[in-house]
Amino acid sequence: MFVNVILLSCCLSLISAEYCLGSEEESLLNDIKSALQTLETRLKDKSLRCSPGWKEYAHHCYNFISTPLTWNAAERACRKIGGYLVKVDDESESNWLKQQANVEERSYWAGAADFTEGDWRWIVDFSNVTYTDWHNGQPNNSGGHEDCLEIKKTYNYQWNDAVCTATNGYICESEKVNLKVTNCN
Ligand SMILES: [Ca+2]
Ligand SMILES: [Ca+2]
Repeated sequence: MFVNVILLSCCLSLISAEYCLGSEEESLLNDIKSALQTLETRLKDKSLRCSPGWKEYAHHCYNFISTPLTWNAAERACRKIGGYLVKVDDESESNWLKQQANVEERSYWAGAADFTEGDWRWIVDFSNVTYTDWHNGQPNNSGGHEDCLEIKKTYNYQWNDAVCTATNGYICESEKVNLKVTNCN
C-alpha cells in the first residue's frame, strides 16, 4: 500500500512536471501543422469546381449549348441549370469564348440586351456593357428591333445585335460550385 502511494505520487509528479519540447519534436510538430494547412487548402480548392459538363476558365464555369432557342428562352434555360446567360467581362474571356464557339462552329446568344435602345446591359446584374467586341457596323439595330447580343459565327465570333426572337445556341456561365469532397480510395 505504502509502495503504491509512493508510485502514484511519483507518477503524478511526473505528469504535472513541466516538460519542454526538444527542437526535434518542435520541428516535427511544425511539420505536422504545415501539412495540415496544406491539406486544408487542397481540400478547399478541390471542393470548388465546375459541375460535370461545364468547362472551366478563369474561376468561372461555362456551358455551350447547341439547342437553338430564342434569347429569352436561353436566358431562362441558363437560370434553370444554375447559371446565367454569359457575361463577357474582358478581352481574355472574349477570346476564350471565341475559341470554344469555333469548336461547334455556330452562333451563340450572350447575356446582354438593349431593351432601352442603345443602352446595352448585362442581364445577370443589369450592369453597363463596358468591354465590347462589336463587328464592323454593329450594333445597327437593323429593322429597328435588334436588341439581343449574338456571338456570330459569320462575323468570326464577333458581336452582333440580333432580333431576340431568332434562335441560336447559347452560352451559360456560372460561379464554381461547392462539391462534396469524398474519399475515393
Ligand atoms: Ca437595339
Ligand atoms: Ca445587327
